[in-house]
Amino acid sequence: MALAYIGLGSNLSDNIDGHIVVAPKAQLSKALDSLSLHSQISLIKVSSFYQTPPIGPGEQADYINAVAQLETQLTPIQLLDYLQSIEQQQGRVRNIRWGARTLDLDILLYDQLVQDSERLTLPHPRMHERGFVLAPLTEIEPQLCLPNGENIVALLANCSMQGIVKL
Ligand code: A4P
Ligand code: MG
Repeated sequence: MALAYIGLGSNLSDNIDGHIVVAPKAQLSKALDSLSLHSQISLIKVSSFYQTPPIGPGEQADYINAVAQLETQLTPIQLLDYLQSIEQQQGRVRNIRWGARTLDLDILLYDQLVQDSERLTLPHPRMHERGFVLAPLTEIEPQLCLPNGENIVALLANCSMQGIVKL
């Protein structure tokens, strides 16, 4: 049984081009439901939801972010396959026109595994510098360290928390 951490993100935009779409908080809740429904996944802890300013190019709406801790018998690739199937299921509703991804499910950590393959990099290569990942992660598991020994509370102290609001 492995212990894994999943980062969840969804853009804060309730309506695209007049179409009724599922709001970001509901997207995250629905994804969490799907995670807990899998027979080889046990959801252990879920952080609060956070409203976070977008990081990245272009104009984007704010995100809702959260982190989940789970136990699983799935291999890392099987877990990624399942996360991507959830993204596809839920993304289809909101990708009507622009193809912008509205649900992002990342494997942050899978035990203390270090891996860099075509489909999967572990730990997630940008998690150590992102307040929207480290804040919810610290909330549920402040003792947690990355495989290189860095503690997430120390990493969080070096991150910008500007505009990040715990809901
Ligand atoms: N992949 C490799 N490693 C992993 C991993 N550990 N977990 C591959 C999940 N996927 C992993 O990802 C592209 C490919 O990465 C996948 O096919 C998988 O094989 P994607 O989810 O399809 O695309 P993406 O998310 O747009 O790209 P990427 O590089 O994962 O982006 P990020 O780094 O996740 O950033 N701002 C705020 N405030 N909140 C956010 O949640 N998220 C992003 C996305 C940007 N800005 C944000 C947020
Ligand atoms: Mg991603």
